[in-house]
This record gives sequence, C-alpha cells and structure tokens, in this order.
Amino acid sequence: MALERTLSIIKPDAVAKNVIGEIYTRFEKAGLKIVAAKMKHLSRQEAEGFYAVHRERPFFNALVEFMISGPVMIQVLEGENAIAKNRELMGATDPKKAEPGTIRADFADSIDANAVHGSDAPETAAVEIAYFFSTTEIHGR
Ligand code: RTP
Ligand code: MG
Repeated sequence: MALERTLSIIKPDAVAKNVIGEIYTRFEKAGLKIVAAKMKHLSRQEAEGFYAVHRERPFFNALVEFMISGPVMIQVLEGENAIAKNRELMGATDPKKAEPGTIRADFADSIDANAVHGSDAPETAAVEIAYFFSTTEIHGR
C-alpha cells in the first residue's frame, strides 16, 4: 500500500451540527493524519470551480447553493490508502444507502446535505488538494 493524500471537506450541514471534532476523531482512529486544515465560507465561484466536473448534472445548482450555505472545514488527510479509506469512512453518497457506522449514515440528512466530501481517485485528490492548499500549508511526511 502507498502513502496517499486525499482532500476532505466537512460540508456546511455537519459544521452547523457541531460535529467537526467527532468526524476528525474518526479520521484519526482510522490512521488518517490531518496534515492541513482551514475553515472557509466558499464563494459561489470557488464552489462552482471545485465541482466543475458536475457542471452538466441536474443537481449542480443545488449542490453549489448548499456548499455556499455556510462555512466548511477543509482538510488534507494523509495515510496508507488514504483515498479509499476516507471513502469507506464516509459511506455511500446517499445516506439512506450508507453502511451503519459511516459518517454519512450517522450525520447526513439527505443526498444533498451529506456531511462530507472526499476525493475519489489519486488524480482528483491532487487537483482538489492544490485547489485549496499551497505546498507550504501542508505538513505531511
Ligand atoms: P463528494 O464528491 O461530495 O465526496 O460525493 P460523492 O463522490 O459521493 O458523490 P458525487 O457523485 O461526486 O456527487 C457530488 C455531490 O453531489 C450531490 N449529489 N446529488 N441529487 C443527486 O442525485 C445527487 N447526486 C450527487 C451530493 O451531495 C454529492 O456528494
Ligand atoms: Mg465525488
């Protein structure tokens, strides 16, 4: 297994629910290290750019509106197999389909307000990390 980095976002619904710490604990207990972090209220332009791959999808506008509805907590997670490990911790996109004990099963209310984002592949992880962090802001191995 390779040491990887992935981009994680705690979305506005979970920040509003005051569960940043509980979600961080899950990352840490799973062996994922938080090597960069910032809280940010995304502008519309930032949210649209971040989710540009979904621009043509019917849910794009709702997704952007939701992502700018309040502050988010953005972090880089580092660890063995970090991308897949984080996706496992997150659970399925639709919380109704998420495995019990996953972040989305426990904290998400709907497919739109689904608590967390996580990169889905090494290529997207690299792009998404660079979207929010400069190399000097990342304190990994
Ligand atoms: P994310 O990118 O946020 O980590 O979520 P994901 O990979 O599990 O899901 P993705 O397919 O990348 O979709 C991005 C976000 O768009 C919203 N979505 N809504 N109404 C719908 O059918 C629908 N499908 C996706 C979700 O909030 C999803 O997290
Ligand atoms: Mg995705």
